[in-house]
Amino acid sequence: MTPKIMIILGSGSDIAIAEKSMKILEKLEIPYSLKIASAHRTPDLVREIVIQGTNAGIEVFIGIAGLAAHLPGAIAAYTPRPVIGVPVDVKTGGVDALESIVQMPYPSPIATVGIDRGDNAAILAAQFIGLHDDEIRQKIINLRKNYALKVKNSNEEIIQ
Ligand code: RP5
Repeated sequence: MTPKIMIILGSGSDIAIAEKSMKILEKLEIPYSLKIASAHRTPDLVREIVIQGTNAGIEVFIGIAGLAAHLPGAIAAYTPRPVIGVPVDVKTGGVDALESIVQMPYPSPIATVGIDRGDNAAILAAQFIGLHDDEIRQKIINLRKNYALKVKNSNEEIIQ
């Protein structure tokens, strides 16, 4: 199936955070592609894969990076599609990456999720796709219902 979401990591060292995104996308059965390309080490590769991905029908990009995390901004430079940014904590707490991503100047916003929240990035990407895809929208509704049920059940188990 043609991928609808492209996940790009600034480094192979960000893989643990990408795995959180992949786990959710697999649960929702949304096809995605995964690439590694750095905004400062391989800027040409970022340009190439984002342009190719956009032309091939990628609807949402997820950029995952730590430290001076300019990768999501670099992705946004080459696509009109929405870009979601995931700041990674590289033993610094992650606020450096969070601020680098969230503080994008006009008119190139990055939908920024919390530090290390690859899971929420996947949910948000799926919600964008759910705007026009009923099946995916329903899967997100079910996932949220199941989670709410889990919370209710744990409440009953803990509070007698
Ligand atoms: C960023 O620098 C990457 O996204 C990674 O989070 C961080 C460290 O990269 P490595 O030095 O481990 O390749 O560009």
